Amino acid sequence: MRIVDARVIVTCPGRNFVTLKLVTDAGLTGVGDATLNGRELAVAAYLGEHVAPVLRGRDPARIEDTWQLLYQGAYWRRGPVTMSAIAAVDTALWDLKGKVAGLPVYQLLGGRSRDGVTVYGHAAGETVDEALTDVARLVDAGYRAVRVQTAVPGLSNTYGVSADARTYEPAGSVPETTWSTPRYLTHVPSVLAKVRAEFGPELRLLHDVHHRLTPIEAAGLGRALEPYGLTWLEDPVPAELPEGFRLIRRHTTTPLAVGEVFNSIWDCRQLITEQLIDYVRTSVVHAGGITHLRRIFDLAALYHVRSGSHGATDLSPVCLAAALHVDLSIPNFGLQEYMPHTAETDAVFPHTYSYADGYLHPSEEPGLGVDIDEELAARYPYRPAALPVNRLEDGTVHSW
Ligand code: CS2
Ligand code: MG
Repeated sequence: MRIVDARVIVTCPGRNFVTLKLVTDAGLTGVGDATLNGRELAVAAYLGEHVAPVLRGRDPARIEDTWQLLYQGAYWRRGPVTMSAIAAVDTALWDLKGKVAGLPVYQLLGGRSRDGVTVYGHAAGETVDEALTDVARLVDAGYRAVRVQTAVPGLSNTYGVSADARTYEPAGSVPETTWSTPRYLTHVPSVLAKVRAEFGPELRLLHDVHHRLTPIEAAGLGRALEPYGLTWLEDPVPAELPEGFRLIRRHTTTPLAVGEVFNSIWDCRQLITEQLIDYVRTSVVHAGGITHLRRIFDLAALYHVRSGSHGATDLSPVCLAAALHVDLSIPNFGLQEYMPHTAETDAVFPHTYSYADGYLHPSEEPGLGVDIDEELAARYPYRPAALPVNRLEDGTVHSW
């Protein structure tokens, strides 16, 4: 069998997605997500100009060799654009391998290690009461784990809060946001206290700091949240400085989850091997595909670190479908983020994964159980959209 075409499909059913579709001379196809929020065309160009020409004529069965060819063979290694492109190729090749074998991909990864993939949903609100209502919506829908975000009093807008949390799409929403760490730190513990008081000790609570604190600020927040027993505090600080997490660890037992912006095992290595985090959030689409993500999770398993893959709506249903096959099979699964896509997006990406009672279940059909409807995708042209820039109240640029 040979790859005869590598199509890069950019579509915007409400938000931009980039998908790679590989076509073989046997008529089989495989798909991979290549979406990098706000930088979609960079990945599309990398795939179209530098990867597709290399793939044509290759044996799709050679997944590892293709991965190494695109990683080592490119000279310029790592980075979100390169690794998202490699991820799309890798994911599409696993999709093809499943179809050739007549098996769902999780069966090629070692089979089931659990009955379903426990997911967490997003609850948000301008006010704590709105957030409590949103938590109740998710609990009523069967979710066992909920991320809680609210607006910060005194700030015009806050990460993770929109009119409808379910379709939170930060790209193209607002060009700039304003941030105040003091206002935030004053507010957040009372929010989690109220949620815990309302919903009791069983519900698994998470909160995303979104890279905005210093290590000592994060240490103080972690300690303040200890009475509320969070499952994880996410992205407490920008993660370029792994040593910074030693300081957080010295002061608090609140578990930490990091990694959605990571794109290779090298980004995660020190945080994992020094046990500075408890969950690693790397995703199929941004961390080199199924092949590389398995390596990251296998390293994590040696150090009691569990998976907690990113799954916001700017990762397409192709990525989510692939994530579920990995989630179902690895021994150290933790949680899978799940923000349901819109009906418009689901129509462009027909899939057979399903949600029931707090779990997602991947497809049993051969491959990943997802595809892209190219004709429908063509009806949604690319729409320029960038993520917001965040500034402090005095105008200083700050992590968004
Ligand atoms: C967030 C994301 O889901 C999360 O944990 O950090 O919403 C993130 O802001 C977006 O995926 C960025 O594109
Ligand atoms: Mg996050």
